[in-house]
Amino acid sequence: MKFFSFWRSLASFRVRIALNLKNIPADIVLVDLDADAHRADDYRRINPQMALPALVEDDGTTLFQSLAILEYLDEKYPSPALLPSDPAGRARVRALALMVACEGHPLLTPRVRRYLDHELNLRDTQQAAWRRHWTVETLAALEGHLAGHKATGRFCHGDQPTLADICMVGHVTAAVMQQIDLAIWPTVKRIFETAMALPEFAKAHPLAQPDTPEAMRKK
Ligand SMILES: N[C@@H](CCC(=O)N[C@@H](CS)C(=O)NCC(=O)O)C(=O)O
Repeated sequence: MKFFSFWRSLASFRVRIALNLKNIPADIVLVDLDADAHRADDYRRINPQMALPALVEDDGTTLFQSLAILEYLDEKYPSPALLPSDPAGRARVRALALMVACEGHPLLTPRVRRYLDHELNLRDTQQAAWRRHWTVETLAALEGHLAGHKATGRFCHGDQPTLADICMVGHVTAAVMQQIDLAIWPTVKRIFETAMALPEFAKAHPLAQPDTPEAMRKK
């Protein structure tokens, strides 16, 4: 399979983690968002939404939207499971994942940033305030759901990583890159650190990718 990815893409980060956890080999095709390669015809034919990631199976089956890809991989390669076995647990994990993937992350994407910059003419400080606001809102909401909940364990739901952790670590990584202090969200911070200590998560980190700019690469 071919996996279309970009180092800084948080949605690609999610799929990289799942591929690592499930030990699924994939040929990585790097699509440079900074060079607008996702808007070029080659990639637009694969995903007309012009967003990363995408996954193309050897038979041409094309998958897009990271959560749909994660669920596809989980059904096709069931071990280790990324969703709990009970309906209520699955609903909680999906809800936590959606808080990031559908609420927080879309407001931070390049297309939104481009609009703030080019159409609304917001200054850099205003754009940074926008990013910080929506990043913090999501962190606070995650902490509210995770802290003290009986289903929260070493990870967001129990003691194994799920879709919720996969989505959460990307959001927290965005916060860290904005130098937001995580201390006021201790549960989020603890789970983030637990997850990122796993090699499958660490290897998927934006700063550890083949296309990560050399000056930013994690040593
Ligand atoms: N909900 C989508 C988000 C996809 C998305 O926005 N990806 C970003 C990178 S993380 C992207 O390619 N953005 C291109 C743009 O905003 O122009 C998913 O989870 O796959």
